[in-house]
Amino acid sequence: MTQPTTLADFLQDAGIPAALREGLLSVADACRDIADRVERAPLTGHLGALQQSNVQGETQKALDVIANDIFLDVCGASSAFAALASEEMEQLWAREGRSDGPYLLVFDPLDGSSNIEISAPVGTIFSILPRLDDRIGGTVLEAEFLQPGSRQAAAGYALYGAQTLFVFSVGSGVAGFTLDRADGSWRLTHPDMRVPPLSAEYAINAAHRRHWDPGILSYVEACEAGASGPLGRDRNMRWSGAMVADVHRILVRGGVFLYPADRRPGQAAGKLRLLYECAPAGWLIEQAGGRASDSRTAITAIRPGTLHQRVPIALGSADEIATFETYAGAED
Ligand code: P6P
Repeated sequence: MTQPTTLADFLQDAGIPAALREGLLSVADACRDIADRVERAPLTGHLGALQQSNVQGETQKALDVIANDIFLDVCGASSAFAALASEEMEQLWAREGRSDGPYLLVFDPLDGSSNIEISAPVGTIFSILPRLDDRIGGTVLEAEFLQPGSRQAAAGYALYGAQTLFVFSVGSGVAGFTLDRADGSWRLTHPDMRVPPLSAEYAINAAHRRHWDPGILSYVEACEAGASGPLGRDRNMRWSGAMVADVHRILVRGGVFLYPADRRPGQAAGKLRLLYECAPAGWLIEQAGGRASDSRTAITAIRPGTLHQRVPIALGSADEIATFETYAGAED
């Protein structure tokens, strides 16, 4: 049996700038290192939380910091990136002498890290943004990161689950690679991923039901009504606690993932962050023929106002998201 294509060979033939290829390979290297640390966490004593919070006010897990440091070490050394920004860092990070890098890297180093202690799936989400030509060589400004998702040069995720996967797009479809632990290579196993148009699955954290706006509640009740309700088909609910795992399920089996705004304090714009969760995931889903919005506007059309801006998000099978938007918009 011939060996599947490696990530390096795939990128060689992808017709993308050498710097973007180099940057993507450095992200894949960082994810391979993170996968190893996640897998060995119980053995190295890194399952628990630290006595500190991140800029989000969330208690940091030891592995959140370890994963972030791996990105700084591996991707911070890449000549592709002039600066990095992370869920775990309040401000952008730039290494001396890297201002000539043509790209910016934004990432959530360990998405869903509360799953670590129960050995449930966790992931990494990344987004690569181009620098404006007239900025290359100059000191990186935070405003350079504040680009809509449609401007991404590449985006994707690593999923640390039953397999270790690296799934990304450079703007011409979505490809998935599986880590071959025999030699540490990423092998093409999911060429040209497409979101199935029809699916019975929806993902939302139903514990927040009492805080939802009426339109969200009416959509979920329609899903729960199944074949006897307005949607005319029985549904199934899934909620993994890690966005990456839900997004991957949708790329494989279709469905919708919802994290709406709700009436809890601090949730007026939802929980998930635009720059390093919703924009990369939303763009990837669009690249695979799906749809992603904040229930009114395409996620990839929203220009961030700040690095850690939150947005409501609904992503998945295009027709199902359109149906959701009719319910969510009906509350207007
Ligand atoms: P909740 C993980 O903390 C995360 O940012 C996403 O990966 C995940 O989908 C969501 O939050 C889970 O949120 O409210 O269910 O804990």
